[in-house]
This record gives sequence, structure tokens and C-alpha cells, in this order.
Amino acid sequence: MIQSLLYPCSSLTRRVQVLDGMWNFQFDAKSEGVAAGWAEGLPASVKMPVPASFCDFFTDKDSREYTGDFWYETDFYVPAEWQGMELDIRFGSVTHRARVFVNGVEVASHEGGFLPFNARVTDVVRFDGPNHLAVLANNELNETMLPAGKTATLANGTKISAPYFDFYNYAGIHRPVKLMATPKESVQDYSVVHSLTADGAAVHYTVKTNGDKPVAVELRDAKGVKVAEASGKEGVLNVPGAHLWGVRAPYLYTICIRILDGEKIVDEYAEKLGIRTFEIKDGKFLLNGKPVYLRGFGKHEDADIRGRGLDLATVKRDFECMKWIGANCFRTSHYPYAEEMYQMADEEGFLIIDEAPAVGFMESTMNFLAANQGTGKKVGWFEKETTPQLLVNHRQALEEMITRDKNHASVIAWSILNEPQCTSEGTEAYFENVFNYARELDPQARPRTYAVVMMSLPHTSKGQKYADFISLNRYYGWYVMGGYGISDAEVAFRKEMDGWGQVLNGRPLIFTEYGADTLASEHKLPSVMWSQEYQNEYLEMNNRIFDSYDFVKGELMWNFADFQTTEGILRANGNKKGAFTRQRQPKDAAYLFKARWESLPVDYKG
Ligand code: GCB
Repeated sequence: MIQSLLYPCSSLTRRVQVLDGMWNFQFDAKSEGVAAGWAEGLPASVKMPVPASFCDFFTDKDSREYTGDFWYETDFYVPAEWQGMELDIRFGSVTHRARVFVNGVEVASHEGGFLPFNARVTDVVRFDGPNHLAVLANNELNETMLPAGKTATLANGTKISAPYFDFYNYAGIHRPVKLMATPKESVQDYSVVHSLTADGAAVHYTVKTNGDKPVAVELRDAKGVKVAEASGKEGVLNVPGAHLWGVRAPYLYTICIRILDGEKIVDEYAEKLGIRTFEIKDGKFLLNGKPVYLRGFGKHEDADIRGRGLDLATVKRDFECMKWIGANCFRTSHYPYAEEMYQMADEEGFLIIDEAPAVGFMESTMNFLAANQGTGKKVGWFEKETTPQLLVNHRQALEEMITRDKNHASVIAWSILNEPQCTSEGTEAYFENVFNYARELDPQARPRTYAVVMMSLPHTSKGQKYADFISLNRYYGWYVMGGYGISDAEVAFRKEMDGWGQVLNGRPLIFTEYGADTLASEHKLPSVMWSQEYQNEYLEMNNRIFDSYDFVKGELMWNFADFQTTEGILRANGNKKGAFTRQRQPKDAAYLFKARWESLPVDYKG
């Protein structure tokens, strides 16, 4: 099993110390730091906040665009009373890879910029003085990693990131860093599967510990009153009259897991827990047995100044905006988000399609424009020499994501990839592998999907048959047949939809992307592309399509807010398809969504 990915919590037996703050930082363009002993002290550092992306603080372009190795360092003390406990430093994420040193000793390394990892430091820390923590990070892109891209070199010798994806390659220590003290024998992981019973619900649980001592599990209601208990590493908590967790109507219990030694509590881990079922039946999404129509967004972790760094203020504002507009769902495009987002979704009753960082899987520099889809003429993405290592990294990301997120009531489905090139022969073996692995990893057997790129069509896509429901990214009226030609776009769109109707075989279909770039500054009557008027016309056309097909069971618009991308002729200082600006203020389209989503019943087309 991979190391424990439980969210750090304090309890009767556990302690957490947050190490976030102003750290030291230094670029290492020549990758000389390890040999030169930088792990013990950076020679010429500047101050850098943690968590945050380093990029947008700088006022010079070389620093913002920096590609290569870079270092962070700080000092910390370990409380004397933690002696005898197991000590870990837990990184919420470091983008895209990291090596961790404590007091000069390398204690961990991790590949992948969007999921947590621990560095075990029990044997390297001192209690009688400060400890030195150094992180060597790297943000270079290549084709074996998630997300995929490449690193090029300019004529002047400077490295430059060339993402195959449409979001800025932000890097840094993006999520909180925490020093955790746990008992030697401790809870490593747990999972829950819910079922509805004649008089309430049952929570089937399993607990993993690193010892043999007995386990006891309790469920407490929202007021803290014990409502069920069981003992053993596997068992059932019966909850007569259970309050079910619902969409925009959440109810959270607390599950408390204890390792006991007679009367003594050896370890205690507690977490909030929503009880709900989710399944697909007869082409419908059923939450607690009742149909639900998805409405909301694809999002990004992206904001002014801090880039992709976790900012709880932005998290809060995003949920307030999503509640105001009448949304009930979002996709964590294009990578798993900070754990605090899922906790908020549990608290607020939002549904999440949780996406692996598998984006940019396409043989095209403008991959997000899908230049080569459907031709089948090039070497396919899944037949490259990089594919075997990519698969290893993809499986690792799935394992970490599903292990981390599997107990959230809000998480209803896994998105295994975004817009892969799936017209060539190698697609099927690759898809079968990752889709099966996701099923194996998830005790709740949640539905699996992937976002299907424009031009990947019902009868040519070799990937669609693996999806438990179909997710389409479609830009009719924007990338094709835009502007005054939008009436042709509608005709072509309907034709494609008729085709999907033939291959669904009882599976629901949702839109995981549709949108039009729109400058918040632009109004034009009659409309032109990029104006707010055109965004509304485009969205109204899409809504007509959604309403005319009964098998469409959800609409997640692209994007919740404007976001930063690499500069280029197709992007005006970022992608402007937001319903909200990057500062989270509504464009005209936001009012259109509000009117629509508030009027659609929860079980629309149910
Ligand atoms: C897509 C991609 C997304 C892009 C979007 C766009 O299909 O999945 O990452 O940002 O299109 O706006 O072009």
C-alpha cells in the first residue's frame, strides 16, 4: 500500500503543526544545488510565501517563466512531548516533482504536482534545536508525466515550458505543509460504502492499521451524539432514521476510528462523513435513488498573484458564487484539487467529478484545439515510446487520487482523462488498463468517465465504450462555425448528438465543456464574437440542444472563471470563457445561468 494519505488532523492521540509561511527560495538553473550542499542552506535566497505559485510575484519575465530546478527552505522545531511518536512532513502538493531534505538528509521524493505525499522524518529530527527543511522542486514538462508537455530551449540557452494543455504551468509548493505526529500504531486508511436500508442506512467500513490491536468505530450525528458503533477492522454501522447527504442539502456525521489497548486509546482518527448512494440506472444519475440533473462548471485552481496556490478566501468565494448561480456540480478540471475544496463540497452539498491530471495526451502542439483528431494518420498518443512510463505515472496518480478522495460524499465520479487522442490502436489497451484500475481502487465503484474532445465522434472514438457515462467537450459556435455562422453550428451539433444517441446503450451523457471566450469589457449590439452578447447567444444555442435530447443529464460549462494560460494569439492574457471574471465578478452570462439553473428542477428529465 502507498503511504497513508489521510487528511492531517489533531485528535486525542495526533498532533499537527502547520509549517506554512514566508520561506526562503532560490532558482537553480544549473541544477548545481545538490552537489553544492544547498540542502543545508541556500546561498542567495529570496523570500517566498508557502503555499503559492512562485510565478506571478516577480516583475521580470525570466523569473515568471522560469523552467527548471528551484529550492525552498525553512526551519522548524519539534515539541519535546512528541518524542516517541512517528513524525511525517506532509505536503499537500508540490508542482511537478520534489525531493525533500531534513537536516541535510534526503527523506522523500515525489512525482506529480497535484497530490499529497509524506516525508517520514522520525529518525532525522532533533528535539534540542531547530531542524532545517529543504525542498528541491522542478517544473519541467515531458511526455511521460501528468499533465503532458515538453521543455524546449531558446537560442539563448534558457529553458521554456511548452504545455500541451490550456492552463498556465504554475509551479511551487501549492498546498499546505504540515508536520504530523502520530502514534507508532495508527490508523493508516479507511473506506466506507453506503447502502439504504428499510429504516435508514448502513455504512460498511474497512479500516487499515499498521498493527494488530483492536479497532472500534463510532458514528456521531451533527450534534455530536453517538448514533452507531461497531468493532473490528471491517464492519457495519447501522443508522436507523439516517439523515442522508443530499445535493445542496448536506448532512454530515462524524466517523471516529479508534485503536484500543484495553481501556487505553492508542490512536484516534475522526472525519466528517456524508451518507449517500450514487449510481447510474436506466440512463439516469441517481443520488439516494432519486434522479439528479447536473449543472455547474469545469473549474481551475487559479487566481491573481497566488496562481495555483491554495487560498481559502478564493475557495470560499467560489462556493458562494456557485450557490448564487444555482449550480450543484463541478469537475476538478484538469487535476485533483486541494482537499479543502472537497471538504467544502461535502459541507455545501456539491457534487464533484474528480479528474486525474491526465491532460495533454495528444500529438499536437495546439493539443487543446484538437488539430489532429479523427484523421488517424499520425502515430497515436498511446503507441509512443513514452507510453509505458506514462501508464506507470497515470496509475500512480489514480491510486493517490482515489485513495485520498474515496470517502467524500461529494465525489460521485472519476474522470480518468481529459481529451485524449483516442483514434489509434493503442487506445484500447491503455484505456482498459486505467479504467479497470480505477474500478479496482474504489470501494464505492463510482462511475468512470473521460472528457471526449471535439471531433472524436461516437463511431470513431475507440475510448468511449469504456466510459460508464459519456462526457463531451464541445465548442460548436466557437472554434467552428462561430459568429454569424452559429445557425450552421446548431445543425452540425444536432447531427453529432443524433449519433451519440445510437451508442449510449442506456448510459447518460453530460457536457463537461462548452463555452465562448468573452471579454468582460466588450459589449456589441448586434453581437460579435468575444462580446458579452455573443457569449449569451452561444449559451442559448447550447441550452436548446441540451433541452432537446432526453439523454443529456448534465451541463458543466467552461469555465467557472477566466484563468491564466500560456500567452499566444488565441488567448487574451488567458482563457476568457469564464461565467465570472478571474476576480470572481459575474459577466452577463452568469445571470443567464442563474435564471436557467434556478428554474430547472433538481430531477430535470428524471
Ligand atoms: C478544451 C480543454 C480546456 C480548454 C478549452 C478551451 O477542450 O479541455 O482545457 O481550456 O478546451 O477553452 O479551449
